[in-house]
Amino acid sequence: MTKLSKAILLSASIFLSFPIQADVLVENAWLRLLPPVSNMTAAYMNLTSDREDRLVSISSDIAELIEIHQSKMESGVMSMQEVKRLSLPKGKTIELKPQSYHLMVMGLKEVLIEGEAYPFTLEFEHAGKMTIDVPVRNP
Ligand SMILES: [Cu+2]
Repeated sequence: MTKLSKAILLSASIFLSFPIQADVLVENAWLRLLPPVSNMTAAYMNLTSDREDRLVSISSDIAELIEIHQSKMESGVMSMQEVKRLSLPKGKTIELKPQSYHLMVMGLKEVLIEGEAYPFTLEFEHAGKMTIDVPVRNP
């Protein structure tokens, strides 16, 4: 990435208050509000890396386990499977969104409050670890 484009990304991220660190831009992160009886939910975000990278793990104090999942429609039935490492091609925005890639947040340890944000630590193969605040939204 050139110095100029990095500066543009940085200023855009400050203006929009998106967290940025290392070489991966995280945008539009949100956590789905579900009824308190559910002990799992999903988190979504857009990831753009300025070099070839992979998301390898995610953790948060609010959950026992967070996995990368991919939802797929097969013969009219929606199913999901774990993706061990999510590839981030250079410069391409990978969208984690409903009915597609998502972070499966399992074993919730607290009741999520709409509008509150909870820290998630994302670990990338090259960019290393970054912690972002993920706000709860009621879709
Ligand atoms: Cu899932």
